[in-house]
Amino acid sequence: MTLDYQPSQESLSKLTPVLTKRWLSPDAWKIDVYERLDGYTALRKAFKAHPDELIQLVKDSGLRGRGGAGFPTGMKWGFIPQNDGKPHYLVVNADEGEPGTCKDLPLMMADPHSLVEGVIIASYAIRANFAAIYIRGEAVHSARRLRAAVEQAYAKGYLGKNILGSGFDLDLVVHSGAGAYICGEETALLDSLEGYRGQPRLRPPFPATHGLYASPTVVNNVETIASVPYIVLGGSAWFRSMGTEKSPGPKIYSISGRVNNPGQFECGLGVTLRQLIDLAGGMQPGHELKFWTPGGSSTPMLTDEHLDVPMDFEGMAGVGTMLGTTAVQVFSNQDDIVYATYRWIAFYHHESCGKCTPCREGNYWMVRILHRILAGQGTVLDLDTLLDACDNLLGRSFCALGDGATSPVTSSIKYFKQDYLDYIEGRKTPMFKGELVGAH
Ligand code: L3W
Ligand code: SF4
Repeated sequence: MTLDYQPSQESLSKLTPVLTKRWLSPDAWKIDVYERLDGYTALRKAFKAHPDELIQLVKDSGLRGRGGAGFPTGMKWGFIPQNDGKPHYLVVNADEGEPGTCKDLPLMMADPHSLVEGVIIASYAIRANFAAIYIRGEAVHSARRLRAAVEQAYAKGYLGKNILGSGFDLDLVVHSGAGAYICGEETALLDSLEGYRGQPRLRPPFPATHGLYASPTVVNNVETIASVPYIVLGGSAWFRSMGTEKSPGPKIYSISGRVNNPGQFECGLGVTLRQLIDLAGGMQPGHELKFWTPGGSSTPMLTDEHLDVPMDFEGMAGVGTMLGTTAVQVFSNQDDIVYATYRWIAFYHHESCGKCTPCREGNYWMVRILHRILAGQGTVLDLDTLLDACDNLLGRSFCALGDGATSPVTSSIKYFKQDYLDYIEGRKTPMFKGELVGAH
């Protein structure tokens, strides 16, 4: 942070360090230090409860999925059929790949045992004896640290047979992906974990009944599972004392872009962008906010009109977007919205798994049209063609990647059509020469 910048008391009062509370403690990733800082006490407490009581506790807490969609966690756990004779699985989605998102990887670097402890409690609650953490392939450092934490947990008897004398057995595997964004989609992740090419499966059936190896499986995000030990220790009322009534609890917001102090800020759900920018040391000198994303590039871009909208599931729904991963990316009047849109669509085009036509072909054409506009060769009709392509993607794609790819295009044309017209009508110097040819 710039040394002379002091966030307001109002913004500071929004900070709720729960999941991040150990991040600045030296060596908190080592099991001895974690134990000294209350680590694994929630597990001991959890083993005194019946698994159904734990599911009820998580339901009562109101915890909602932290991966983007906000599905109620306790309800998801409650979907796992009991006495079905099948094995149950817990799979943690650590394939953090949404552009701009940076919350799960730092959590696993700084405090991996909070995730391991959450995995053990969640597995006990859903009666799973095997759990896997699927981590993004590029995140080599986080994966190494997580594997070390798992080894330490085995050595101390927190994993393996008859954990802490409870009679409960659990094996935990850390599995690295191979760098495909689509493997963050829960069913593509499961295919990848089974050794197949990662492509989404038809839902329903949902993983809760037909997941890993067609058995009942809970798939939860890292931050969701890491929240569980705190709920066990603090109780549901304490958890609900943060955030809002319908979006309770603390949330790690990652903020990047034109702010003085980018990073992670843990606040109760419902903090506003104005407060987050303040916590992040304000806008960089000479930069004025122009557009921003609340949850990575799969959520629509918003503007300075939305500075005071609560960043919880309901507040964001009110302005036509999901909350998403709370990857707040801040852009200024010195950034080019058409170029940003082009870069994001190039990303979706590259990452499209190719299974369905709307996404495979739609992104192929959108990246070309955006390139043409940036090359000064676009026409006003190109904007209609882009919106038409989005109409054919949204709701017609097989998975959320296709839907998400429409967000930057439709929102940038909605709020900043003039920026496109500046390229089309020759008021802005072209960024590229000639048409895009060949594979992108
Ligand atoms: C059982 C039902 N389970 C829903 C479960 C479902 C899933 C969860 C949410 O996409 C979004 C996506 C990205 N019985 C169920 C049921 N479930 N109905 O609930 O499901 P859903 O379909 O609402 O969302 P999703 O497919 O999980 C997540 C957006 O997040 N996103 C990107 C995130 C990227 C990352 C990352 O990089 N780590 O998280 C950002 O906005 O576009 O729309 O578990 O099985 N009847
Ligand atoms: Fe694959 Fe895109 Fe279709 Fe999803 S929407 S299944 S990523 S082609």
